[in-house]
Amino acid sequence: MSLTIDALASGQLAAWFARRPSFALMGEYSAGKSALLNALLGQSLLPTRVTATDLPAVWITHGDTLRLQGLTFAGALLDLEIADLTRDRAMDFLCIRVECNAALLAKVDIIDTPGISDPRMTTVIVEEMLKYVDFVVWCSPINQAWRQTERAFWNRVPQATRAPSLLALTRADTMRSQADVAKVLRRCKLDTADSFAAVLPVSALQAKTALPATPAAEREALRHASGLADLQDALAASILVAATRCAERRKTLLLTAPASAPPPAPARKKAVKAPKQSQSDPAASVTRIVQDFARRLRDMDPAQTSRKDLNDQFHQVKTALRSSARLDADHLSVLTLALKGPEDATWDAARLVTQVHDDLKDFAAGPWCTIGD
Ligand SMILES: Nc1nc2c(ncn2[C@@H]2O[C@H](COP(=O)(O)OP(=O)(O)O)[C@@H](O)[C@H]2O)c(=O)[nH]1
Ligand SMILES: [Mg+2]
Repeated sequence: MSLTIDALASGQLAAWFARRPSFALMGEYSAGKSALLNALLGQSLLPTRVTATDLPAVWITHGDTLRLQGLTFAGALLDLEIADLTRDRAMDFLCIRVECNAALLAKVDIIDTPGISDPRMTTVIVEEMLKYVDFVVWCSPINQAWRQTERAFWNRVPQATRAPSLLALTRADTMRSQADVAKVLRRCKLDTADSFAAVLPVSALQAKTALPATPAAEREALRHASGLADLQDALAASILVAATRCAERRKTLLLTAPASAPPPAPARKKAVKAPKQSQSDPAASVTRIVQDFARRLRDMDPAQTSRKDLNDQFHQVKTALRSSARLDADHLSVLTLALKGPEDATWDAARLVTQVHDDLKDFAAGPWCTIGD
């Protein structure tokens, strides 16, 4: 495979990153990254294996139905089937994009990566993906935790990425006793010297034994005993940091967008009115609010739209969303931030209309919205 990454391919990765918060699972080959990913998603999405890694980066994002695409090093995006993941063909790609449905994906995109010192020299891919993540869940097997190669790699990661990152000490079930787990945990906390937001032991194997058929109480007990519950709590805090950063970078992109940015769908001039129902009915569905807002944005003529007009629109949709009982509080705060509206005089109305329309589509697609009532 060619390891030269074309600007077109990097541009595609940057575009995905611009729209969603994201984190990557990173670490040595066979550290348990894919197994942990499956535990976090609550489904066996990616193959876990004992032999050499043969998947490139896998970028997982929310979608109602399973869809796979491969991004080549030259920047082409090709449709794939799930069987392609277990064929040699997968390594022809820089990144495989997977759309699937899992609760965690409503909040964040997840990138699974090949090992940092992999026999196939996939380090190039790992280094590239590092540019498109808000933080990392570094996986290190607890029985050989935090080796020199891992430290060397981690020292090169930018501080902003490291701060909300987590160190997962994987395969915790292989330790003889809880005292041994505690010993490694103490040593790793000292060795990593505050360069992670948290260091947590976890067993993806133990978490996996909580099958859907397992009684709820037993499943919950396993989630705690495996360390998955604590990891999920720490993740929630890091995801909020990521979501806030994502909202900020969308704004930066808008404000620095070139004047030649592609225009939105054909605009028609029309008087802009707030939907009566979404303002007066506190139980109005998020879907309807979002659809109304997107329609109004589409109907606005960017050339004729003043900043005040747009701010009025933001204000209306925020009021409508706040009064909806169906939106998760985390998402509401992130969405509110994203919809703060431009304060700078150099904003590009055409791009803003397209961007907000896309953002709302993303939010509407999340499981926190009750689509279609
Ligand atoms: N005992 C145990 N084995 C695990 C655990 N997680 C992963 N493994 C095994 O470690 C091997 C590598 O796991 P994988 O997730 O593919 O590693 P990756 O290369 O980092 O993605 C596989 O054989 C897994 O079954 C765990 O929590 N406990
Ligand atoms: Mg893997």
